[in-house]
Amino acid sequence: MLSRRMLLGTSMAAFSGLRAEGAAAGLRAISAARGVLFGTAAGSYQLRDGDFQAALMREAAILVPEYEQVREAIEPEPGRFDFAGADLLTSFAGRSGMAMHGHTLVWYAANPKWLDEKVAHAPDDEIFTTYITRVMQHYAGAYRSWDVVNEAIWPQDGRGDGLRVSQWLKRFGPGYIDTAFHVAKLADPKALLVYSDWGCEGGEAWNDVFRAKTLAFLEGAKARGVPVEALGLQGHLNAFGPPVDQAKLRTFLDRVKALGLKILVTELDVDDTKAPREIAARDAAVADATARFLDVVMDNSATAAVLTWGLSDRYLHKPEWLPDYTPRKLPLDADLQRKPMWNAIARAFGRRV
Ligand code: 9MR
Repeated sequence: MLSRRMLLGTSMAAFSGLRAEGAAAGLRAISAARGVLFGTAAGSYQLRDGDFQAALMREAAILVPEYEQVREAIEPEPGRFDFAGADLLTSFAGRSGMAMHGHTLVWYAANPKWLDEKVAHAPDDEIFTTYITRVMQHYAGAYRSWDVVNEAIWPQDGRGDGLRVSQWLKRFGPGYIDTAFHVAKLADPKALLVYSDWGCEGGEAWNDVFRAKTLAFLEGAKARGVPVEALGLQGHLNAFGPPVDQAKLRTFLDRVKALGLKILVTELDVDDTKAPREIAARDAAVADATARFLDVVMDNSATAAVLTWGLSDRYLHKPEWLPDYTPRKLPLDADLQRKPMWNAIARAFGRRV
């Protein structure tokens, strides 16, 4: 059971005191003043770093467990639930007046080793419905939103409906997604239920197909009365890859909004591995990619939150194949100083009237 303090922590009233902070304000206050909240993914180990904790409190209105709420973390053995890491983040958020976003309940990846075999031979859908209910009820009342189903679209698998041929689809058919959302709605009726994926941002031909299949799925879900309430655009961008196509993204988001859905950016970060060594040039390219994406996202009045996949470069891993490279893909640098990406995010919130 979660404490009363934790529950109270999610109230909007907690942000009101931050609104008057002025120019030095963090993204938390800047975003709250615009009614669109900024948040970030975090790991519970980061809470042991006092400076990092302070940065989270200054910048984030929403926290999301980066890896401690996937099924391999929560249910490492059948029926043994380990909420420890995600509970630490949830308590911290509650004490600090932040909201929580859950990540994620039904995904083809990051599952415990024992699960796939069990899914293949499951007598019924309790293998995921009981899990959704158990986890959401553990946090009920303390979570503002949840990624209920993650990355279920993958047109490259060749199905007409564009759905990924995952272990869930193979055993239960395409209806598993509808079931997951219905069960989630019953488990925590107040949480905003999100479908999150990563193929809708880009401008390439495969992104056109991805967007078409995503819209078809969302239209069908709405027509069937499925409680999908928001689309999560993960927002894993590339500073030196194919850019976001602003016109295509704008049209797509208008159609998502027309379905009555909210829009969340759920995992924004900018890959800079192909960028030049020079830090100023890399930071500028990361900021440009961020602005190009967020400017369109923020122009849509259905946008409700922007979450980055980590707050600072401090704890990013260096890729093994690039030993001399230090990633700079998040809003704060390793010293927790604001980078041009931070400015791009703050400016994007400023577009909101
Ligand atoms: O960054 C995440 C990493 O810490 C996890 O170990 C991994 C598996 O849980 O997933 C990474 O994040 C993914 C997210 O959960 C879903 N969308 C794609 C992300 C990878 O960039």
